[in-house]
Amino acid sequence: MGSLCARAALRGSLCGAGAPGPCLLPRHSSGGPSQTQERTLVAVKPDGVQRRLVGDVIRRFERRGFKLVGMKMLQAPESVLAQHYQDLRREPFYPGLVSYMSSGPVVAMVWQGHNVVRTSRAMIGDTDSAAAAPGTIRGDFSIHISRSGNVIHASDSVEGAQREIRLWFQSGELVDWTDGDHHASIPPA
Ligand code: IDP
Ligand code: MG
Repeated sequence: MGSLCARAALRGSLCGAGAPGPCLLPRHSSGGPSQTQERTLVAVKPDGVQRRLVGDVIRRFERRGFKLVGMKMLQAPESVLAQHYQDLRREPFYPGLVSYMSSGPVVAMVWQGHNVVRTSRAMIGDTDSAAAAPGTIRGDFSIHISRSGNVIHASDSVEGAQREIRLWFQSGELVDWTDGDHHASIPPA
């Protein structure tokens, strides 16, 4: 049932052609309140990649009904990390954070869907692994905020997501695609 609703919510919801960058999309439903389609940046951090958790992360977002519109593996340049974590640069843990994020490749993704920013934050769980609820990604896979890593990043606001997507992806690396006949193959949640 939930997946049916998610599929219905995604149908016909696209960024404008030629404008594949970050966007907040108005969507007009038939008779109901207008909804919005958001995009957010999700990144599996080096510990998550090394622990083979990329597939599990993708599976969780797909089963929730979100649409993958961009994905790449990369060794994050320090310049990107410096901008990504600019608000944390005065924190005592900042050097360790940059070193952790540089310790191996990350898998950066852009996911699209209704309220994807807020929902993805709920799905990844609390920043502090010890406080992350079981069932969340951090709550299932991480035990320490910094020592072994907290597995995943997700943007924490719509504005932050737009900034982060611009930072990590060229506009041409994002793909607008439409659900076709194979849409029903989304597995039930
Ligand atoms: P978030 O990742 O849940 O959005 P932020 O506060 O934005 O949390 O922090 C970014 C990242 O910085 C965290 O995911 C974690 O890797 C690291 N971090 C945050 N606070 C601490 C800390 O107190 N000690 C060590 N690392 C931290
Ligand atoms: Mg954050």
